[in-house]
Amino acid sequence: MIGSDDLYRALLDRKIDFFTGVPDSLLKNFCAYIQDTVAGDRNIIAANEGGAIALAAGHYLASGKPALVYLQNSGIGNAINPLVSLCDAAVYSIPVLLLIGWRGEPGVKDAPQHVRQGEITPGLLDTLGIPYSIVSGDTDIGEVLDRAVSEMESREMPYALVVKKGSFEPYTLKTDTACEAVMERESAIKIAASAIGPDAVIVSTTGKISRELYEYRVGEGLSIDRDFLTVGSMGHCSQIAAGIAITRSDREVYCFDGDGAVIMHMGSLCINASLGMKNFKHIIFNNACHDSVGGQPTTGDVVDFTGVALACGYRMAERAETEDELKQALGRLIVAEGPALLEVRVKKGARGDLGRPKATPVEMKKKFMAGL
Ligand SMILES: Cc1ncc(C[n+]2csc(CCOP(=O)(O)OP(=O)(O)O)c2C)c(N)n1
Repeated sequence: MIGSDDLYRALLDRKIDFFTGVPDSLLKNFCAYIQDTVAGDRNIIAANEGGAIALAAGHYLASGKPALVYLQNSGIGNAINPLVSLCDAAVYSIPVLLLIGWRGEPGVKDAPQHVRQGEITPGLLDTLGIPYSIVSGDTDIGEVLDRAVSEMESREMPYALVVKKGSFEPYTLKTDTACEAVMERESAIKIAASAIGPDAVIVSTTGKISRELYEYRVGEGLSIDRDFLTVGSMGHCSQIAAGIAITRSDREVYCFDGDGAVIMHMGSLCINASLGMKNFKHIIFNNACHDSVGGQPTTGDVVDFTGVALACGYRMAERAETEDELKQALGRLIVAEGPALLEVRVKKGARGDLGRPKATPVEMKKKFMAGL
């Protein structure tokens, strides 16, 4: 396996000393290592993968040196626009070194939302004209980086390292990234889901929030048909919820969001507000980190989500920090006219034995639509 320190040192030897990206579970050991090792202005966790490419481009313009951008292959879609219309040789010709976690690699068991993305990852890079090397635990990282650097120098174009599962040695994040919070996220999700009336639907975000909501329903012997779990498509669950709420004004629609996901596409808050949906209720479980992929920090500890929501035009926005505050705030949220937002401050971390939905996404979609 590759040691994160070995990769880091090999990058520094090749003058790559600026890091940005969105964390990924397959890259979590390396992401944690640079989080602990690199100063905050040289390792920037971006709002989304497109933003990371643009930060890397800015760094190149200012220094003449390519940056490393880390991302899960799910994020290639977010990155495509700046890769094609900014970095491509037909435009500004800007080299960037991409470190891509290969979820859903063919032949490796993974969740349904990763399977197709895994299949098409090499083909997408081919289409983008981005040369790449596949990296596994026994790759000679120095040799691969030499190839990457020489390609980036000769072509002035991005180069990608596509990283297989289990390539990095374990490394545990030492930097304390969690916000000061007293509630467990799973308890907060139970309190919120049980307070919401049986006719309302819930659209939940990517990662552990959806898995905890699912576990709560299954644990209580309740139907999961009223929940739409946004297993992929990170950052878009509030727009799915808005699409439902604007089309079905007779149903209350709740969005269970994460701070990382909201920040990824924060512009959606403007649209939610502008649609003026009275039946739209937005709950953000803010643990100030990307808990689902390793706990790397977001800016959730400093962002005033309630202030942002009100400034965008939400009719109500509140914050809850304790279970009592949450229960009281839910009482007000439920009767409020939307668009309304509740930010719930929660701790980092989840149960190790958290389950995953047993049904396929298509089965869940059909049941959800039939229930609606
Ligand atoms: C476009 C995209 N980029 C990255 C990922 C990987 N990913 C899955 S969940 C997650 C973190 C979500 O963080 P947050 O919304 O704060 O929820 P938390 O996990 O903390 O509950 C990330 C980065 C993804 N699925 N899609």
